[in-house]
Amino acid sequence: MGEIRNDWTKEEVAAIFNLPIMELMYRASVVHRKFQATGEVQVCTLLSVKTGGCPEDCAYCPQASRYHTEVERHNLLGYDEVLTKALIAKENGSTRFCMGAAWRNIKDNEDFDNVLEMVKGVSNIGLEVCCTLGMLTEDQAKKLKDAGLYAYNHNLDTGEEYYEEIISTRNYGDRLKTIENVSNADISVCSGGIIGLGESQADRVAMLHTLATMKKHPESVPVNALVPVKGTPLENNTRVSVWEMIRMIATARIIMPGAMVRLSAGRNEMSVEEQALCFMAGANSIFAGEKLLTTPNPDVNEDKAMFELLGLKPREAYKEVLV
Ligand code: SAM
Ligand code: DTB
Ligand code: SF4
Repeated sequence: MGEIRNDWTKEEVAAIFNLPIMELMYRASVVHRKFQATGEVQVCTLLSVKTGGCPEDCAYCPQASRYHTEVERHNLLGYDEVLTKALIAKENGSTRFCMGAAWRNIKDNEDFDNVLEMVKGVSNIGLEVCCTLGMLTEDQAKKLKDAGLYAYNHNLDTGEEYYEEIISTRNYGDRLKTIENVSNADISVCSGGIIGLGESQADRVAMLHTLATMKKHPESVPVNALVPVKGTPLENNTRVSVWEMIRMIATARIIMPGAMVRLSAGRNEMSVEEQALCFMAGANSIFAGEKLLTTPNPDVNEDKAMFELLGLKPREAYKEVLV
């Protein structure tokens, strides 16, 4: 155990995923110590640069215009506001800054030109710049790369079979194509998913299997717990338990040993003890700052205290990832 492989079978992934939890955590911890710097955690900040009004129907998302949520819509933020937020994120210890837009896909228009300027600006202050702007073409990926984009987030969200239960306005193949375009432009791929959508354990295994059998593993794999938002079709879903998060994180760590595994949405409801178990199980990245895109996240000072308590240190920017 503990080599970088892209030929995992679904049965192998399922066998790991279904191990008794203590054994699974132990094995993930061993792999973690072999492939990752002990105690290092990447700290990323998110900013929603364009919020709400999205034409897609992702059942979990508070930003889809067809659901009536309390999210306040706004058009693309201005350059200065974004740069100010990026500087604050840097001062607070983040090394990656991720700009999200509630778009179905990138359009070749003035908004995109403005985003390219933001990418240049954020990159110039020494932060790894990441974007999540929906689907993109190979040409758009190249433009982002030329502007200094370091990473692009595009989640698979769930297993292929369950996908159509959650989103009908695009398909799994569209998702995979965008990831391929990002990768071909030499941009670091960030792709993971959400648990708590009503999917089965087999759907979770299927998603992890798809990620781990990509030609090259994503450099970062966010694991989100659904944040049920009032007004969305999934508003009444029960929150997943921390053990389910640990199972996802530990399996991702074992089958994609070189990737950064990000403990993403859901931290606001977790105790420090629960988060510590996630770090033991192989998580080595978090989103910091009081807001994710539209929902609350732990306060920066709480996270600083947690890092101190657990003896964790922030990972430096631009460190190589072996996947
Ligand atoms: N519109 C772009 C897209 O869908 O790729 C980018 C922004 S979208 C909000 C980014 C990711 O946020 C989604 O792929 C999903 O994984 C995550 N997300 C959205 N709403 C969430 C929620 N309520 N709970 C957990 N994760 C969520
Ligand atoms: C990811 O996997 N999780 C982040 C980021 N990538 C873009 C987004 C989480 C969003 C949670 C719901 C919200 O705040 O709107
Ligand atoms: Fe739009 Fe992205 Fe939300 Fe789906 S997840 S509704 S594409 S913003």
